[in-house]
Amino acid sequence: MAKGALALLIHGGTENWSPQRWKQRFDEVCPDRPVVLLPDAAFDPAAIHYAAVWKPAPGELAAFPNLRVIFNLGAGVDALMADASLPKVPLVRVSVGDLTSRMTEYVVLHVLMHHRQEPYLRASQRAKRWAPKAQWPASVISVGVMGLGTLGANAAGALKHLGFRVSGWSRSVRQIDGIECFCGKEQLDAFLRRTDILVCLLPLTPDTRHILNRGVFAKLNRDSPLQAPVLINAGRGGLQNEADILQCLDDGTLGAVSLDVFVQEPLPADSPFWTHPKVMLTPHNAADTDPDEISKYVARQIERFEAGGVLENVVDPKRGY
Ligand code: NDP
Ligand code: OXD
Repeated sequence: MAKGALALLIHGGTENWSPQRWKQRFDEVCPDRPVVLLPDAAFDPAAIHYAAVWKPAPGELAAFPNLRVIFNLGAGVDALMADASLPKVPLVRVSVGDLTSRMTEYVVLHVLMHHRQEPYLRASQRAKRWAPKAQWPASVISVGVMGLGTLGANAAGALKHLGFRVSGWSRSVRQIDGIECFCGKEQLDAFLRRTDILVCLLPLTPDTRHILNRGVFAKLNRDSPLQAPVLINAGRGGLQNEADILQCLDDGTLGAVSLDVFVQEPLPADSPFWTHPKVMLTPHNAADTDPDEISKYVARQIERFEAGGVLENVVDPKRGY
């Protein structure tokens, strides 16, 4: 009997979201399964059992009457959660070592940039100014990681390994060796009070939207060699109140920020973030999604599911992540 077809709906626009590249990879890892690249292919919607998607248009997935599983090709499912017509089948998100390592690289890179005063040193270089500033050890800096899931827990471990004091905040109780763990709204203030560098790796849900706001920044620790707290956000733009960030940078509530994500992407040319001297920005590429590893991850899950096994990393629609 023919295997159920896999539909690809990929609307990324950037190099790693090239639909043809994903099609080639999925053809390789699912050799005996029809792989249909939408929107061009002529196909029978009833033959589609699986969909692998990135930013599908709202309503697009509702066209498949026999859909069994949706695989989101990224870790964040906020765009899918916003689609009221999303079929009520299991939604699987990405949790793979390759993406996790890339995100940990980004977090470590940006924590170190602030800790080692890179913005000051680059400005000195441009001004031909030989003016070293005193350094301090990692052990006097507290990094607080919001979100202790696949990405946050791994980044926290790497920072701990470098000698930083590391704590984390999650929704439910977590225990991670060497990391001081806080959870829930009741423990948010205690977590913020001991944090010099705030790293955000939360998913965007109704509970976390705009969580990065003035009220939160004002509670961060101001008594560290950094002088003013630093924010690093690689979760989603919707987590941050952008007007608050700009005002807090200008009035000194925040000393600097690294932002990989924005409310509007691509960031408009007239955004003040582009040129703000206290902002280090990257174009939502903290952790690229690699078609090689992720197509294998999806193919493995389909095989296991068809053999009666359990799907991994299924999103809980009630929690929204
Ligand atoms: P996970 O689902 O593994 O982890 C999410 C973490 O956030 C969990 O620890 C969870 O708590 C915590 N959390 C969720 N809601 C709340 C809340 N209301 N209060 C406190 N903690 C909360 O996600 P990942 O680590 O895989 O990914 C995190 C996000 O990173 C993605 O959703 C995506 O938006 C973003 N991302 C960004 C990329 C980029 O390139 N910029 C690339 C990949 C992902 P608990 O442990 O209790 O469940
Ligand atoms: C993701 C992303 O969610 O790329 O994986 O942002």
